[in-house]
Amino acid sequence: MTDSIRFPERFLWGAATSAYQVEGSPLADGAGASNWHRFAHTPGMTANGETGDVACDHYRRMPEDVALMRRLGLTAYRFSLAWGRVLPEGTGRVNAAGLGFYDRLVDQLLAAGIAPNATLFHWDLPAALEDRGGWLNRDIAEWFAAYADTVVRRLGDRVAMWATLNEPWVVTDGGYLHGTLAPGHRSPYETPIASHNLLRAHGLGLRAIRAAGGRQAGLVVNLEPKYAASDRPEDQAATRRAEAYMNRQYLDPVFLGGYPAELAEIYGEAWPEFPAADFDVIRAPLDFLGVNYYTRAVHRHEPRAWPVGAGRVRQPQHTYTSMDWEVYPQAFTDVLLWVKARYGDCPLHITENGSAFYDPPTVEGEELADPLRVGYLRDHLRALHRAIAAGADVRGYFAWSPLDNFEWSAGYAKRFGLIHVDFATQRRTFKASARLYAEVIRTHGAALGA
Ligand code: IFM
Repeated sequence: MTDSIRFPERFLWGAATSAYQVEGSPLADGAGASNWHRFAHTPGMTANGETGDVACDHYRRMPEDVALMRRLGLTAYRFSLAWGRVLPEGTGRVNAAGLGFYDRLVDQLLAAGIAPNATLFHWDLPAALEDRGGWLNRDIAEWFAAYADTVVRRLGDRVAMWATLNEPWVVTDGGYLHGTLAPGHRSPYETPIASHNLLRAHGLGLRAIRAAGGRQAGLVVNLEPKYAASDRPEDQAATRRAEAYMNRQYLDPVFLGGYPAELAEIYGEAWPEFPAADFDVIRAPLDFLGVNYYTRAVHRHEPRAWPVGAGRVRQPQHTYTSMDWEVYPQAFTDVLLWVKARYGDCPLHITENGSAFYDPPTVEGEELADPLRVGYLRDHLRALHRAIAAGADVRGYFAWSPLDNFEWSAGYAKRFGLIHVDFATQRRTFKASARLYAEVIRTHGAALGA
């Protein structure tokens, strides 16, 4: 007989959101507009022209939302700060009311027995900084460090964990190469410069967090493990390029001090020379690495697939979420063991994991049945436990997301929440996946079965 699943005693059970996706009221109380506010208000940039103007109205409903998290039994909550609420111009003047919101959130969480885990940049850059070149301006690393210093001095006595950036790869791939996310550029010349400045900002941000007395400091990346469709050398090479571009582009500089060789091949003449001294800033030990995992990819050589020449091979035998992401829990186990094998023993947190599926209309007073999300959650928590049992040092899991929210360019139709949000009325309804998660938390994993 196999033992039942049991997660480590001090394992953190969390859930994650980001500011622009849940808060709403983006200009309230003196906040400066973000590049996402601008992008979402540009016709044609988001599904149905949807914006984060209201989202989950969390800015005004925060105490009730924290009460819902408590009902779930969360022991940690990962949120991000809107840089422009704190510093409306991105640098200089501090907006006391904006910082005050996060101060109250942190206190509310602590009163509910939930450890605050804050991310400083989850994609919403002050528009004033975008106007000064955004991530293309080398000065942004110093701007970011000054912002980190302001926030950590105020909240650092109570926040358990700090992440500098969320998913820098998505910022550059969507924002600078394909133009699908803010700021909507499409330039292979800009993309590596933006990536490099994000990494420099991370490095200086890490120093600033520590200098201001922050406790744990780390970085959050999204990893999508890559599998070759065949043994053919060209499929293998395409898969290696895809892996370098998405999974090693940020981790190699942070842990190993340099970019993967494949990047120069991918970018060709657009690949710049970077000052060697920059890597002294970028390569700094992390207190934790945050891993966001959703799906994997199977690749084959496809010369026209820009920029890496690797096409995705659909797996018709598997379920796909409404993001069109394959459900493949084994890759979750694999990728955590890959991180350990390649980069060594850095404590890990799963800072995001979850699934968007169509949900039927809610009925007042009734739990919403979401069997596909229940299956995804159960199977991924089992896969996570297998990774831990095989030696991955994972200290916490943050479900994406406690609430349905604004899924960037895809708008409100992609529902990742454990709790359903009716965006017309702001009514919150628990889904069956929320009940499963609460049971898993209460039993330290035993509710997942053997
Ligand atoms: O909603 C996003 C989040 O902002 C970053 N990670 C992936 C999530 C789902 O797409």
